[in-house]
Amino acid sequence: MRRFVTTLALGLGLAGAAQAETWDMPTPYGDATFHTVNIREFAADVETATEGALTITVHSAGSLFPHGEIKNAIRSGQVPAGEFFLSTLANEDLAYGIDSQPFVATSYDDAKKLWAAQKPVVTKLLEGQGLMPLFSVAWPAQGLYTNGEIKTVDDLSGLRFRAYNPVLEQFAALAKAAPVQVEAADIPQAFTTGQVQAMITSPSTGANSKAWDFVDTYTPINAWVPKNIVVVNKRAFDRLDPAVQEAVLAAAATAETRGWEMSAKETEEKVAVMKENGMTIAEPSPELVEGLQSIGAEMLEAWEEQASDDAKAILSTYQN
Ligand code: PCA
Repeated sequence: MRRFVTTLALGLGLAGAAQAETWDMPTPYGDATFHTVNIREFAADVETATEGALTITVHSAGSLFPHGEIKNAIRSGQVPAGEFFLSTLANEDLAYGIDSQPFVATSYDDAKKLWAAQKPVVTKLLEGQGLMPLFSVAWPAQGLYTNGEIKTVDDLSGLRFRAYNPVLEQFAALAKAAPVQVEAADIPQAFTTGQVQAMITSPSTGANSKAWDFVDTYTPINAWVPKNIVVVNKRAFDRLDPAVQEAVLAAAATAETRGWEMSAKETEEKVAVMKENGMTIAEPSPELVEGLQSIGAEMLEAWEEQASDDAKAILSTYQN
């Protein structure tokens, strides 16, 4: 009956849809995050294009589900769509985490090329769980936040280090730091309570969490360019009228392009904000870069030993 009513309404023009749908869409990140601004625009684009037949309500800052539960909430159909940090799934399959491997892709151009190689593999993995990716957007390159300048990897030794995925946890451990998982929204509290003393993240997350309140130095090591992904439950998507499906896919393509453009603007803007607030922007020393690169090389070797053939194919496609 519901399908009939929707179809009929579409025949009369989307605006008349008696059974307009509303989708809840959780994201772990706060309202000031450019990703959140972008997905709200995505939602608005869908609503406009479908003349209200599909309304997507964005729930920011982990308010609907904690970050670690978002993927399974979409999978089980508790929510039809959501956003999360792709490499948080690296323990499920190493293919998800390749964008967070140090010094594999360190620029937007590299990151785009890596996503092109990664997308078919990620799509297939998600498909096996009844999920479908809609779009993926990179964060700015990741830099180091500390109190005082870090001149060599040895200076990281013993620091309680904020981590956001299994890859960074491994990285911190190899630097002899002590990794502690902390969500982006909880960064200020984790620093002020002494739970962590240092972190690696983008200028976006650094500035949004007012890093100057708890650290004085930002070192742009630019070691990787990780991504968020917006995923939909395939059954929920298939239930939509074809015209609405098309509108969602078109808005997703637009959001991916717009998101990468927003991301590229963030680096300069947010580094300037940190500077204005008194932080020292320290160029990484050659010794530090060398030390970090050797950790990266060790990690990539381990990755290649453990990755599936499909995951390894991402790397060879990307490198060729
Ligand atoms: N910000 C998010 C993920 C990567 C980034 O730049 C975070 O720190 O959790």
